[in-house]
Amino acid sequence: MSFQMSVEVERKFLCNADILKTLEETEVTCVGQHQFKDQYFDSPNFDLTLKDMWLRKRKECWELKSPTAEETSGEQSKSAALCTRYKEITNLPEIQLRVKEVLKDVCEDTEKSSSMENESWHSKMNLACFAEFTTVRRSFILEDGVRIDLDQADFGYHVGEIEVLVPEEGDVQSALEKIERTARKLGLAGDQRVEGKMSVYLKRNNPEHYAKLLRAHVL
Ligand code: V4E
Repeated sequence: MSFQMSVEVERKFLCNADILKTLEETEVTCVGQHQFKDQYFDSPNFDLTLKDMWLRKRKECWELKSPTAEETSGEQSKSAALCTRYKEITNLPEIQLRVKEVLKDVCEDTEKSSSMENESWHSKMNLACFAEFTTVRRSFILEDGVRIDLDQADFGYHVGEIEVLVPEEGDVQSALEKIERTARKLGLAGDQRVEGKMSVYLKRNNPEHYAKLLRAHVL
């Protein structure tokens, strides 16, 4: 069986007043603001996140982000190195399959699921929420499928992201170029690698988990 999957290519940035002004002067076809709560899940030993796999529930929908093959391979340009690439899966049976594949190596106790009919699927797999926060997001849709999100997380961190969603088998190289062009248009510094919300959240709320991810070169 094959499922629809896309790759999110993304570059984070710290938004200042100049960048915001440039953005507001740029041709924008749609602007909106919305708020959502994210809950991230993992096993007690952090088997998913230590593999750079991010399982979350947002607005009642499950999503799984996992690394692409390209992310770990070979040389890349300086601007490409500022971008992350993650496969995004939103189909629940596919998510469950992928998660099971990772956990089966570490968890033999899958039988207990039958005795806990009413438990949610993630509890049966021994997955618990390790991070929960709300984001207020302002979105700008530019030409060429480029999207800019300005996020304000409820634990006091602001971060911007330029992103392009590439369908399966799509052109990641051209997405990287679009992001680079947009970054130049906004006047972003060429060398800043910016922390995501999760990195800042874990540093503050779960330094042990954060340290493990640093050691595994995930963050
Ligand atoms: C992939 C990832 C995580 C999952 C959350 O991803 P992120 O894009 O940061 O969150 P958000 O809310 O902007 O999701 P969107 O709405 O765009 O789908 S948490 C940590 N990672 C890994 C990671 C990394 N290693 N480096 C950077 C810069 N970002 C994320």
